[in-house]
Amino acid sequence: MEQPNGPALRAIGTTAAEFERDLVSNLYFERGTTMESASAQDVYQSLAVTVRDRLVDRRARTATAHQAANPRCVYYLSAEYMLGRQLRQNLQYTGTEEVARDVLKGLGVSLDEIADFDVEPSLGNGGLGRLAACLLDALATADIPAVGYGIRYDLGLFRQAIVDGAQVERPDDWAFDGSPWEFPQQDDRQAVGFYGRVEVEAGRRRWIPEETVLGEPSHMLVPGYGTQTVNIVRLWRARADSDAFNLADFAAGRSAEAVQEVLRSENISKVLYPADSTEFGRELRLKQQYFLVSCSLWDIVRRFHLRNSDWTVFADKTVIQLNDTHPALAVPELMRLLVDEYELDWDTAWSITRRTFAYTCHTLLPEALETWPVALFERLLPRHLEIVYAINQTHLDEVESRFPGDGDLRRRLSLIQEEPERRIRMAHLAVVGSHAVNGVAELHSRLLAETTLADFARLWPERFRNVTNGVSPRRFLRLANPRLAALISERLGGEGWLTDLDQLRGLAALAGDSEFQRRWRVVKRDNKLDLAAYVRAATGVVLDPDALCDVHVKRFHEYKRQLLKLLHVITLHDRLRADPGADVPRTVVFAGKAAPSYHAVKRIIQLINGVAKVVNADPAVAGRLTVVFLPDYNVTRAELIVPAADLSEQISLAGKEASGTGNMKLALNGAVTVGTLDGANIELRDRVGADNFFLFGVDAACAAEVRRGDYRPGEIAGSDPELAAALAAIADGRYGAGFGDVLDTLLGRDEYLTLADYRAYLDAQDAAAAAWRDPARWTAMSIRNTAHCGFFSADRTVADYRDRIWHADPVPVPPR
Ligand code: GPQ
Repeated sequence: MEQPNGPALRAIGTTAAEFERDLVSNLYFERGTTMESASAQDVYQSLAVTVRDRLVDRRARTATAHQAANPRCVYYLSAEYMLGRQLRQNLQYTGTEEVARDVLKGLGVSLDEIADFDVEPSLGNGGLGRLAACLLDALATADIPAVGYGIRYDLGLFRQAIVDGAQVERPDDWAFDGSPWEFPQQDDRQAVGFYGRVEVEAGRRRWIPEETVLGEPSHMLVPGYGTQTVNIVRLWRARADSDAFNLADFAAGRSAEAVQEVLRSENISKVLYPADSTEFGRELRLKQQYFLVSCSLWDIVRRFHLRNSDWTVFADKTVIQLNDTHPALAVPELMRLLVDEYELDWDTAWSITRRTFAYTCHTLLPEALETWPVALFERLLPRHLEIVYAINQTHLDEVESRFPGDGDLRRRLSLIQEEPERRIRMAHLAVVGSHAVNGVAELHSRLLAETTLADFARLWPERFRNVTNGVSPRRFLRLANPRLAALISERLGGEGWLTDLDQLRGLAALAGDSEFQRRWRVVKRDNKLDLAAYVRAATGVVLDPDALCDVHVKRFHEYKRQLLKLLHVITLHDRLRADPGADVPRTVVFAGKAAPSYHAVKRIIQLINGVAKVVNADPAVAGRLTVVFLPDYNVTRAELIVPAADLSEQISLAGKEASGTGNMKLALNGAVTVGTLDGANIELRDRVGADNFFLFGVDAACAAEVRRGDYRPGEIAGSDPELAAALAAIADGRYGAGFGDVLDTLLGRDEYLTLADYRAYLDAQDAAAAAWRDPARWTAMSIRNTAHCGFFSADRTVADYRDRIWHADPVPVPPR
């Protein structure tokens, strides 16, 4: 983008008069209407464009600064982004929120009502996608030149409705009313090949694809906070050639046949796969992955050539971070471009490739490690298969020379799994093709090197490192919790903490200050009133703002143990019927989506709703215990729930949750965690202090031990009367008939040691209730959680990546 100059461009101002002029003018020229006849949607769209214009100007200057500096750029490749709503973020990042509010008010419109038209693009499943968005936010804030590449799915993650207690998935046509934050760039389309054959031409191998699809980019702006930098996220949408529509078929009345080719192409970016941490073997998914990789690498090479001509500096100017294995095809694709298209020799190309890529692994679960059948791979990407084989050959030769005669090791390290069918191991490909491999929390990185990727860690220990996840304090404190942010700024004397989160430590001295505590509680209560209003409208359930707000919100997975929380609820219900003082008044909030094909956890959602119905209708516990399942958890819902939470449930079986980031968001907002020694919980507890964290349960080593020994869940159930009663309550049908399957998984294998941890979990909950009974004690704990969360800023995460992996320097963008 060119630096705008010359008198033709009107100045973008921040005064109320300028803002109003632009808003009215956008309404007129973009929507073809006036304030008198505008609909709320018209006003929303014009407001969005007015705010966006203020970022475009910064974006233009950013691009100019990057072009001049020719820096090392960070390219983040991710199949998922959960950006969250954009309007309020962009109002804040441009400093125009108050102006916009006043201008709209003057025009007789409320900003809060208009802001509700903003639709979040849910182009991801959960933590991995949201992490990508937080990192982009922190990259821009740190002035690091970066582009996020992804797929512009027509349908984002399904919208979850609850019908008769069960999850029902509805399509998320997020851009249905138009998406004002996007800049489609039809003229930058890029052809992507599939299938076909490999030909030898003058001694060089070349792929001749059989099918071609167009990748059409559109970008969204990613502003930094407190800086001029505006980076972009570039999302690719699949388009068919304009002559793909078969006019003859259509004219003959065969309308379905007429659009067949168009659909086949455009289906590639039609829908986000709603699988989270589970292997998902579908041809279309592999196509999506290659589509993302091919378009993005083409664009990265194009950007490189805008400023450079010599391939030997490619890796000095480019670092490509692979967000899990979904974009791991980028390794053979870059090799194909360098060797086949740009005719570099293999060794040079391989050295460039390895220096360019870095890989982040987000799981330990073996079932989440992607593999693709060789047969499918060969059909879809024949030249890439040859390249993978060639990479594997060099790799296994190295293994052989380092560990001669160790056939087992070679088999384990091979990019190809042989049994039960030949498959390509994408994590192996990513490790072999990268110079750095990181896990996302200390425990996770250690376990990766000791278990899942142990052989690689032995081969190349220097490649392995840890970068603990972080979250954006702008989104998850300033935007989500303006009341708390204002109180913090007032006490810390400014907003410096927003980009230097360690400053929150200054709050620790106030933890015992009764006046500060009082104000802290007022904020929490007001946030709970907001949540209560929403919950009432969405579900009809009435929440008490003075009850302990106990939240288990995240994707549904057996390892995250929503069921353990539910057993606690059932036991509490029992106890409270016998003794109304058995627990503190408590609201339990569940929220989260289950993969549509993950039957076992969809049953747990049903059971939660069954229990909620019984508990909420029982006059014996009215005012003591309320249970709500809030449908359609997404970034927007999180921004509502997180600020209202008192108790944060982070109760995954130790060794299963790579990091977790909800744990960070909740603690940052003053929720106290009840959690296991899993993922980043460990680092969180280290920082907030053991006294401000309710720990329970087996640790990762012990969990592995229990699993290896002869664990008998039935015996645990038999020897714990409260647990037995909870299971019996499920069995007797009071929460709905036929939950035998749920009981069978618990009493059979109990893979996630729910019963083994039940008693310890209840004890931890009793300790939490005791702390809650003493408001001064609880509030001090809450304040200390916020005060010691500075480490979990995405700014720190990005600084770690920058110093230890990317080695990319900031490029400041001069103000206008
Ligand atoms: N995560 Cl492998 C996802 O959200 N999706 C995935 O497919 C995989 C991981 C999560 C992981 O479960 C959390 O523990 C992490 O905090 C998160 O990625 C970000 O690293």
